[in-house]
Amino acid sequence: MTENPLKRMTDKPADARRDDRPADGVPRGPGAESPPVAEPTTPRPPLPPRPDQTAPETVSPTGRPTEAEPTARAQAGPYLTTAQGNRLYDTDHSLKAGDRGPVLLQDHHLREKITHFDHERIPERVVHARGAAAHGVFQGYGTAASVTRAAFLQRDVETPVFVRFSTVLGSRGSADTVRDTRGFATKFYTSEGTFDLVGNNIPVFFIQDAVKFPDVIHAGKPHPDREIPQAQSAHDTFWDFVTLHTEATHHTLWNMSDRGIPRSFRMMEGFGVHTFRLVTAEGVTTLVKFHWKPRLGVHSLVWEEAQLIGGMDPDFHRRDLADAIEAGAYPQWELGIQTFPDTPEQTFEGIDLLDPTKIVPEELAPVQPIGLLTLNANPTNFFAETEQVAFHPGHLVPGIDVTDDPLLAGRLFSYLDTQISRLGGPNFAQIPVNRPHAPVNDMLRDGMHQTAVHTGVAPYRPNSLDGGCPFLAGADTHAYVETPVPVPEARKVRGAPESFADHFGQPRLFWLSMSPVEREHIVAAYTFELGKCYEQAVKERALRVLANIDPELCEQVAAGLGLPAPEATAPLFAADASPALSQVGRTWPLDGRVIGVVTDGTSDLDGVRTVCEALHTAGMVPLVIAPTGGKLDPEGEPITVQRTFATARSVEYDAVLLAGAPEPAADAYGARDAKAGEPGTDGAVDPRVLLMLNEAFRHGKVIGGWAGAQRALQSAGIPVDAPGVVTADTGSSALDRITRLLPEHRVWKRFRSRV
Ligand code: HDE
Repeated sequence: MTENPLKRMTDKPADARRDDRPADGVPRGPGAESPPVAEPTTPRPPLPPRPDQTAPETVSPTGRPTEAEPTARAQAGPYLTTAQGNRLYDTDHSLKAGDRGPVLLQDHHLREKITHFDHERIPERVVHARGAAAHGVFQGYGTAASVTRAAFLQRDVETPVFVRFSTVLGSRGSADTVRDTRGFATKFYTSEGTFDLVGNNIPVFFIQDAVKFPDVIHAGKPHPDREIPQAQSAHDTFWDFVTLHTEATHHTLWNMSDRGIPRSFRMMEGFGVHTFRLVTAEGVTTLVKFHWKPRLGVHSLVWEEAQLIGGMDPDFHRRDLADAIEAGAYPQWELGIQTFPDTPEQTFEGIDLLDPTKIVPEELAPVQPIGLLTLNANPTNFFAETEQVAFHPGHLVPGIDVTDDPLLAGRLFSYLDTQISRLGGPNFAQIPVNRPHAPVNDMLRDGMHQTAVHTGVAPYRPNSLDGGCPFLAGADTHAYVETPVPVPEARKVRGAPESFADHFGQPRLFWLSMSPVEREHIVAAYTFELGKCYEQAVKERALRVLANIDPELCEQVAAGLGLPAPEATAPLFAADASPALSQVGRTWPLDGRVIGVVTDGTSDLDGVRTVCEALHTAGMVPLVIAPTGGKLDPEGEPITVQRTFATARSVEYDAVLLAGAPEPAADAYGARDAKAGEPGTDGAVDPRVLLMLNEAFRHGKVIGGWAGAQRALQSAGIPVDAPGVVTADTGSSALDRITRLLPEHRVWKRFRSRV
């Protein structure tokens, strides 16, 4: 496993996690020579219920101890056992008739072990199959108290949460950095029952009606004949659908923007997408849209980086999240709401709030912070938690209600339905990660994988045989009471309101809100994706769609495809810009930024030590790169090499710092003899260092160096006075100068179009 570079941000020793294991990693039982080891791992259940909260089985006592943890079910005691608890003396050999004889059918251990293995996999999610998750806590600010009675949103209330991030199209084993929408699903284990906010990192959706969901997903998934391409929208069926079905234009434009390739889950916004209805104890309602705002700002990769990482480290986002949490650099988001009066029209400034292809610009309705999410613990077991977690937009709590958005209505059906086949039956709420932390006392009975042992004889209402239990609650005792909103008088139709018909106004708003460099990226993304299509008719139709967003966008993509740019078929919308939509132009904290410190045999190691220490102090992460692995200065104060010229690639870090030399060295970063590690004969700079510098330069990363680093920069053809390139006499001053450039995330001026 790759070392966690963020790890050194804490004082925790590298192997502290496993220090309860014997050195050889073999757990031994009582009587063995080594001291006994209680557990080979240290499983942790999802955040424990509060003392006044109980899991389903504990409210259905069996007469046996009821507070069993999952560990007690699967990993108790020092000895290896069968699933029935029989201790085993050998698990390496099948039972045979003699050493060379046939295996016997009576070997129940062999059959149990293989049978269980045969059934280890469950169906992956039909969408959002690839994901990573973390536990955390949500703290209400109390600022939403005037618009909702929801207990978890009241001031200083702390609620355990589990958050799963995902891509949409790819299979479970696909790469993290593909161009796609990201899921951002949060399970709040509140005192009033579970609330799930199942959102995305893009605030609009491809379709306005759930009945189209199978269409858009069938179009986006790999072609059914060859099952290619994996986790990509760059293919004919996707573009065929989204150009015929123009309500997808807005979401597609966001996907083609930098939002489609986030730098990190920690640096993504999240959106509830639909409009929800908040309700006070007095029954006063307010329409809202939910937003998650990352403390580290919204950042993206550039497309070439995303593609390289897909091969170099397909687990890039998953690793980044787990490493940050393990190192104590807990990611945080503020939950915010945009609020709108709950009028019969359900519109705001002319925007239909029931149309999930529309945003309300933040300039018209500012996002008001209502709480803070902190992710502070990695899952203990990927399958048990991340894979088995089951979200559902219908998991609501008193004070939060749905609206009649037709997309949301379909989702309210789909999520429960899909869990039944994915998790093998209707009892998935009993899986530890899905258990509410509020007491559960339902009348649901039996079914596949039932683990509660219910008592009583009357799981029906009304009853007298169980003393009339359980009782019904009222609004004053935290019952979930649907808001009695009036339903408009209407006739049954298969149709949509006229206000859903505009498919180009908001895409134009988005395009006009982008900085030049962001527009350049959008043009490149459309050109790449459409360039991967085979069907000429699809490309031409896509250009006709772009012409209705903006002529410049259309012309530039057409030029890249070598096709004529068509005229718009409708007048262009007179949209204003919404500056809040652009990612460029603001500055953000540097926590967790990764700085590649490139060294070689000639380097000023005191300077390297100083720089690494200063980076740690500033909450950043140095990654020491050298020609070969091991330690630098093993006789003195050794510096661990974390990447070699063979394993490092600039896509892993946010800036590059070339260590200088104490004396001017003619062969600094010179190519070495692979075996001896000695300087090569021609004195040329190592091509792997040149590749690193060229890529970092192309991707708009800050590049710095000290005392003698200029030689490598010159060899790479990088002007020392280019934007975002800094050199200095000492490591400290070089670091100081790059640190001042990093809050903007990238050197935007270096891109062709400039900011
Ligand atoms: Fe989902 N979606 N979705 N979706 N969705 C699922 O539920 C569905 C939509 C979202 O980490 C599935 O448990 C329909 C919008 C996330 O486990 C499934 C429609 C938004 C996740 C499903 C939508 C989302 C899912 C697949 C159109 C953003 C991953 C597995 C009406 C607001 C949750 C599962 C996780 C997962 C159905 C549209 C977000 C099949 C029918 C809009 C983040 O039930």
